[in-house]
Amino acid sequence: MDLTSPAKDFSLSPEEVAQFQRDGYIGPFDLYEPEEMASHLKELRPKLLNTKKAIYGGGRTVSGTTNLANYDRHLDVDFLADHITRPEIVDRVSSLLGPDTLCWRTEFFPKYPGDEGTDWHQADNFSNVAGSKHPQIVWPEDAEFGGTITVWTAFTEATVENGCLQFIPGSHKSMNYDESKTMEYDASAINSTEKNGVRRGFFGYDYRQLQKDPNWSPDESKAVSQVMRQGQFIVFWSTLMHASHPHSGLTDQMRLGFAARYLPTSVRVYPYSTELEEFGGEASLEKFGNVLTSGRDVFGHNRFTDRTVNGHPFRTR
Ligand SMILES: O=C(O)CCC(=O)C(=O)O
Ligand SMILES: [Fe+2]
Repeated sequence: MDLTSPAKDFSLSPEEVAQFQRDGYIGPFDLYEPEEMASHLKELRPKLLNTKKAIYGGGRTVSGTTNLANYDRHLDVDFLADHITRPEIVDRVSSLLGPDTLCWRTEFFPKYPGDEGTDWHQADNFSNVAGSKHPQIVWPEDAEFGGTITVWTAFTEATVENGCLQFIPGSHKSMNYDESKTMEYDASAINSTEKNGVRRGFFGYDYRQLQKDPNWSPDESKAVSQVMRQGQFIVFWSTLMHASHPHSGLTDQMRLGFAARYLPTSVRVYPYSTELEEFGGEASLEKFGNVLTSGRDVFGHNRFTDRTVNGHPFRTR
């Protein structure tokens, strides 16, 4: 190891920061070569199926929709633990959130041939829109904004045909949805509901039920498709209007996205909850801990994980 060469810095330029502030997203950026990502994915699949060490176990399914084994697997799978602390990601996140950051949540978003697209949505405090009404993240009172930064990595290629993300640029500054409302689960709506001519849904829920104005609908003429090659990532505010195309079924390749969510350490994570409740599943947060991804924590209001990665503490920038 050459201790004399400084670690490479992947911070965003001031122009890129300004672009992010204007559009609500930036990227895609390269992280893994496609072949490298493909081989990681091959090794990853059996590990993801083994939920013995997953902190939510398999999770308790209430309505049968959510597989909590899709959540926070960076806390038991070393490749994902390494992934969320990659300097290529964390330096860019810190350029936007400041020097002291944490990762509080990861989620897989699979789409199989024929699956509907993800509804247009925005998330601010991640209140459990499917049930109990606790915000999952709470910004300091004087904060200008809420939400979280999502880093969405294409674990497979993401194309219009297999269901890539769509964004409405600049839509991150005002919420069209009210997270204090609730949505009703309806299994029969899955894969069968057309919205503005496109098959979309939200894991058995209909995000339109949270609209502030029931007569409003998103201006999809402004939507931009985020085509990404395997191993790239994109960075966006959770308050940005985002969705995904349906999987057309024209290719038999499934689409797999991995979303990691970041915050400054000043934000309180799960201040009111002892359970993770997500779209029909629930499990104890007892084994949950945030990952400090850069800087330090001077607040002391959040719990950090004591898990190790390949026998070492999590890497911190
Ligand atoms: O991958 C998708 O279809 C949706 C992703 C998403 O909503 C998110 O990462 O917040
Ligand atoms: Fe989302």
